[in-house]
Amino acid sequence: MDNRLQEHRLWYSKPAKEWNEALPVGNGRLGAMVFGGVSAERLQLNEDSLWYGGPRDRNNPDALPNLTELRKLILEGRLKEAEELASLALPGLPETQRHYLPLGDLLLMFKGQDEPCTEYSRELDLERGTATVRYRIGDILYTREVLSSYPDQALVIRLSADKIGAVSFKARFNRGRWRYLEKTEKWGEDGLVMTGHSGGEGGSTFCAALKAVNEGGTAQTIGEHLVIENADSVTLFLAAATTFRQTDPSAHCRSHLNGLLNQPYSELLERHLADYQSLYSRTSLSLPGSAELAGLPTDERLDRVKRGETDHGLIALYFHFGRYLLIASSRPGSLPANLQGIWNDSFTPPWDSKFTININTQMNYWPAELCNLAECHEPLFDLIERMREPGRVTAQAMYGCRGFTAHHNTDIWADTAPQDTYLPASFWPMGAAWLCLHVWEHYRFGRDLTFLDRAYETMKEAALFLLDYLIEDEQGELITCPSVSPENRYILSSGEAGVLCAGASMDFQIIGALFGACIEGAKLLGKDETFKGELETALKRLPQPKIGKYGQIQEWMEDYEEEEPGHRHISHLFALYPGDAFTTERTPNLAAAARTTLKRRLSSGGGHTGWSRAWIINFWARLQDGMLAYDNVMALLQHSTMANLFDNHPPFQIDGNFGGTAGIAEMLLQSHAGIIRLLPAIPDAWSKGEVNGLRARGGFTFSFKWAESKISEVVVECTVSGPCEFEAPGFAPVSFIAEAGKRYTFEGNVVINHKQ
Ligand code: FUC
Repeated sequence: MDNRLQEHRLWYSKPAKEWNEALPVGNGRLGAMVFGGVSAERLQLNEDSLWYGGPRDRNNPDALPNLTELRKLILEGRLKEAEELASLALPGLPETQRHYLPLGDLLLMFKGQDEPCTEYSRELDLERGTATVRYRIGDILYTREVLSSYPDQALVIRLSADKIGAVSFKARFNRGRWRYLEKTEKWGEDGLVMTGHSGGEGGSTFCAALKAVNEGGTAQTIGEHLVIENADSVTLFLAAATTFRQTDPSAHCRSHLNGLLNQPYSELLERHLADYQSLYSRTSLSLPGSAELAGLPTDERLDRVKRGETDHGLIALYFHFGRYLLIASSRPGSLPANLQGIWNDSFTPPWDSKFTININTQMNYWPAELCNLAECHEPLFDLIERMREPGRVTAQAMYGCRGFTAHHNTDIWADTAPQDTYLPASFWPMGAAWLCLHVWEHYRFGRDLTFLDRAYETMKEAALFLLDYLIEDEQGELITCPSVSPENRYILSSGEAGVLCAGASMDFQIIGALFGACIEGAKLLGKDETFKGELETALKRLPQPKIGKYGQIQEWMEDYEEEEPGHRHISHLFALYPGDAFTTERTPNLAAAARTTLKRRLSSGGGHTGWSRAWIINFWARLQDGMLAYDNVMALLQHSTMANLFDNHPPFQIDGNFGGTAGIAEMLLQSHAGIIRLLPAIPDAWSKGEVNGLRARGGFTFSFKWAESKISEVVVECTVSGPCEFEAPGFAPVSFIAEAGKRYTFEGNVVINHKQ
């Protein structure tokens, strides 16, 4: 087995027994989980805009009239009274936002394939973006290939066999006990159309349409079934849409598929590959691997790692899988990747399978820039834009502030009012501010001033809210109130435990980063002198990070005890990652305190959810501790990864995949502190390797190889002209003026060639 292939392929020797073993395909919008059964295939389907219910104004009109009293209670330490008032006056009406729904299943039942099979394999080829199932029954080899095409906006399933006339099956849609919401109709002799309603006031109408093109044999529709008999091969085309984007989803799906049916499968595949590979093949990673391990099925490799064995090739595969998942769940025009990307089989999914914006949605996008998938970041920017209008209403209605705000969740309708009455999380108005740092990061990586010009207005509006929201405390500092440090509780000296607070450390770190970004943005764009001045003045009045009695970064303004010292959220290290205010060089004391904080969290049981573990990898990488970063990559695989390599919160939650991928990249390249560093946190175990196509802030893309932890050659591609400085083990520091469009190759600090 080709070693390289094993870093780009998940494969299994048996069908998936349950959803968490099935393999995901997607084009950002249209997704399927492929089970790979022999006598019956289940493709569990999703369309990203199928959500329960419509948009609503949920802002609580009693929030603003009670805000002054609430602040007073918090500042006087009357926590129970404050919590009582907050839980009455602040929650959204109703309490919860909308939730994401499955589209249904496409079931394929094969005729004459009940006998035991041989040579079974089920694989997800990350280099091709296709899932393939193969097996032999008797002397016939059957092949099933599934892809979700972005250019053709369709799910395509190709069924074939190596003997003529051997493909016979019946197909139908299924939505389990939610079938009362939909109906399936015949579409000629070779197609089915399922239409229905999401449920809930103002919800969406949806459609899934299926059409078969068979070579040889016959196709007919009987009842709700499509029946294929004795075909040589069949291509199934599936389109889906909702009224979120299309006025008439059924007419849209039918005409869309009619336009595709006369295209040979080979052409569809070619277009899919050209599109998919243009993103996927930009970046690759090789770590020391073993050919023997590389040949094992993925679940067996994972089991070995769970037993404590090493498998660096599996780590490279996990990294590549994270990039695959982002391409498959977030493409221009789609919604952003939600808590489950786009893959959800539940009508009442965990945390509604929506967008949790006090860490999870942001984590989904940590690999986007660094791992060279900047386009996949765009759906998040679209959602942020859509949040501005509802966010303005929330800012005014709840807090009497200008600008726009959001709390710890949002949904398909860009809802910004609080979610739940869950005191450790719900009443935290920092969601929009944190999200806006993503547009700033996009600028820092690509340095596209046209983009910044637009993005600046969004960042400014989030900053405007905070300027108004901040209040002066007795020391004359500007603080947030009410707020929480997601989602931890503190203990007062009286022994009383609380959550609502004045001034969580994370708030000041986010505000510092956002105000800093706006100031820098205004300078780059040469505008907004007065506003910039206001931000500069406010910045000086924000509380500074403090080191507490354990040598830790204080999570709150006071050095409170934490109720749960091993809490999964490590919000007060925001400035270490994804922020960059704490660095080992510029703020060594804070970096040392961050180290102590992490050790404390970990020794008290921290990192127990997948995403928390993934965040910890990024923290250790930023602290340049390759060994501890590596230990936590291993822990992510050992404790929080399922057979199909999906992250396990538990249950499945995709953020850990993306955070883990970002963390592995952050071990290889960092560019947050002015200078670019190659191999800043490399563990001894990765003594040699190669990485291609990681991006650094400033408009640079790096490729390099290393052996015995020293880099031999570095290639830098530049998209923007400007100074470039990097440090790499085995190199003297390199500093040069890069020209846009050029590619530079370095050996030591000598440029050995540069070409257009
Ligand atoms: C946050 C986390 C939970 C979970 C949820 C979706 O509230 O604290 O662990 O990830 O989001």
